Amino acid sequence: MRRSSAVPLVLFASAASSLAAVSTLAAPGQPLKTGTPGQFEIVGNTLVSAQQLFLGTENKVYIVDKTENNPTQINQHPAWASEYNVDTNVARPMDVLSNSFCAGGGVLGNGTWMNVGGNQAVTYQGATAPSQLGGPPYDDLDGGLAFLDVCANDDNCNWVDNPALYMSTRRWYPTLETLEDGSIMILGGCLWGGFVNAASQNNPTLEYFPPRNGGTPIGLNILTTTLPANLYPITYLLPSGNIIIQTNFGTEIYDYKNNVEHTLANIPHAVRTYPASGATAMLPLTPANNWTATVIFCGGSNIKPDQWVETWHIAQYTADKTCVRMTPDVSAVWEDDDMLPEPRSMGNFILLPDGTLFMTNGAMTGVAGYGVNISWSIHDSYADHPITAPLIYDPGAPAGSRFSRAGLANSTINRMYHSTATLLPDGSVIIAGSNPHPDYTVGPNIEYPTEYRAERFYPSYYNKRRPQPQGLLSQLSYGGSYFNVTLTKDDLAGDIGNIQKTKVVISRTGFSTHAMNMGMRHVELDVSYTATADGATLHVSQLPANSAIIAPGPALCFVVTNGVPSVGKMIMLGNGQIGQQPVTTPQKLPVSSIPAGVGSGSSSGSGSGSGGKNAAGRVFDGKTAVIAGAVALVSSAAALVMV
Ligand SMILES: *[C@@H]1O[C@H](CO)[C@@H](O)[C@H](O)[C@H]1NC(C)=O
Ligand SMILES: *[C@@H]1O[C@H](CO)[C@@H](O)[C@H](O)[C@H]1NC(C)=O
Ligand SMILES: *[C@@H]1O[C@H](CO)[C@@H](O)[C@H](O)[C@H]1NC(C)=O
Ligand SMILES: *[C@@H]1O[C@H](CO)[C@@H](O)[C@H](O)[C@H]1NC(C)=O
Ligand SMILES: *[C@@H]1O[C@H](CO)[C@@H](O)[C@H](O)[C@H]1NC(C)=O
Ligand SMILES: [Cu+2]
Repeated sequence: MRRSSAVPLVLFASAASSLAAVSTLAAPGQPLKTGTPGQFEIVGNTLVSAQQLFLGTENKVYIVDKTENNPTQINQHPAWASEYNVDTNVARPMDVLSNSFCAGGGVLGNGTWMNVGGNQAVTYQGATAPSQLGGPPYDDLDGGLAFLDVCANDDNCNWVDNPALYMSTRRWYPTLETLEDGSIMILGGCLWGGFVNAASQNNPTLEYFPPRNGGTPIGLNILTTTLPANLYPITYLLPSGNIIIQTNFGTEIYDYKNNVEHTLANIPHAVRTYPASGATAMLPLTPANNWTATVIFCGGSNIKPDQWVETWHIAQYTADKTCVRMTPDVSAVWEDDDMLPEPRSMGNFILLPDGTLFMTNGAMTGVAGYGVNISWSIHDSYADHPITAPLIYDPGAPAGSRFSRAGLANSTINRMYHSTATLLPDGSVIIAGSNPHPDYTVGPNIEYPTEYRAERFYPSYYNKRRPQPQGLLSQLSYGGSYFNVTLTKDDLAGDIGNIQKTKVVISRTGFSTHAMNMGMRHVELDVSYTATADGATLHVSQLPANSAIIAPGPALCFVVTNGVPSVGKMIMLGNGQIGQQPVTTPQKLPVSSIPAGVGSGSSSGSGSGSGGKNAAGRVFDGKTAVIAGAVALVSSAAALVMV
């Protein structure tokens, strides 16, 4: 790839109501649209290529593209960003001046979104511009920092670049990880761009936003030992407060508070980072697994460090089909998981509110990236044989049966390099992008053109009547008093017994780019219930008393009954400010109760979480323990049930 340089760019967007007092939310209603479960639908036009994408408000998705020749204009130059309204399917171009080519992103604890990193100003076909201070043809700028307050109340907000907040070093392909205090760690990247990283332009450091140390970058050894495929290192803040970093074949636990790196065994079978680009996610954190984190990596490509050269036909090289997972805070060893049905690079996992993971996008051969005038590329693309068939991964299913395609139709759109996806509040997924080109490229002879069509995918629950819970809160604390949410018999699908299969799920949808959603996380709150013959009250704990389980900032809140989610509400986690979060002891939940003869039974729900329950207590990864708190005698069909 003949990319030029990388200069930091940060774009901001504040979401949700940060400092507002906690309020009780109106009950969510039903989805505004219909869709066919298991199918994709083409819904609109993103105006720019969706290289980066995130859900900023309940109905607005923000898209940021690299500098390129999109036909849509704004302020006398092509648009490189848009705001896509998922209710109306109308996109509004937004102005971005600096070149946000292959940025990372995330959301701060006060609700402000960041888009970090980028490229030098370019002219057509991604060639470096003669001036980095603006000028023809695009009048774009060398990267910088920009801010946006997302349009919570109107449609007039804009990105704002702020050179005063530039990072101290150049980062092309950085990763962002939101921390326990709502600040953000920015890791890695390279200085000038290219297909992969190289010692000559590596940036083996991290820094924080807001800056710590006066902004001086901190060295990170793993980024010196994992060249060249160590761009966009895959990171997850763990409940222990450490960070797992996986990049190229290397893996470590990083104790960032003490700046100590603990090297782990290499990841088996394949490279999962860009350009191999495996799918990755943290599995749901639930009361049943004691909010213990397991991370999963699927697909990618088994390419050795000396093979990342453009002198062989990478586009026809078969991708990897293995999945591996690790539960780093408990046992930092790799375990093989079920294999993908076919090899896949650039698959993108999306956590659904029912606790399953949806996988979309990608290709069976080749890798991410593109090259100009590379003899073997497919009209620039370094991947071929796109996969349009989605998958559902159920982490709670027995090994050997976790992947399923039952009831799922294929998409009609090939989506490979520079594709994105995010969960929406109605439980559908929006999918956009694919642009394996240095510039906007369409035409009858182009195999994999620049793609502007946005699609929605409708999971199996989509058309079921959604619960309409009363009493959800606009803001949750770490620990503290529980609150009550009421559900009618209709909300419980006509069976009061479904209260025993009702969950409250907090879902951070994350910042989607390059087959990963940075910050994506699914946390189930602890609950108990008081049921009557007519309805039920769900007693809902606040967030677990540990902000490393899910960092402060905006997230969606769903009530999920027997696998059917309510429409999600955008709420604030924590106090809405960047800084150490107040943590208090969780109030004990009332003992669950359900009248004798009410409801159809007491079996635990399926399709979510990674643990199960039995009459002796909660089962965590094979270990059995009783958690202090709600333990109930349930006098329905089964005699004794722990809740
Ligand atoms: C969030 O914090 C950042 C860093 O201090 C600041 O630039 C931004 O304006 C804040 N956003 C809000 C909504 O207060
Ligand atoms: C759950 O995790 C917490 C924090 O790691 C730990 O203190 C507690 O003992 C665990 N509980 C069980 C039942 O394993
Ligand atoms: C690619 O090849 C064409 C035709 O040979 C040439 O005109 C063009 O300058 C080349 N582009 C690059 C970026 O090398
Ligand atoms: C859907 O995709 C799968 C996997 O790529 C393929 O085997 C199947 O033939 C496709 N189905 C249709 C109807 O195109
Ligand atoms: C929640 O419901 C329980 C029992 O149904 C009741 O005792 C308690 O006062 C309620 N709490 C709040 C905060 O309303
Ligand atoms: Cu890229």
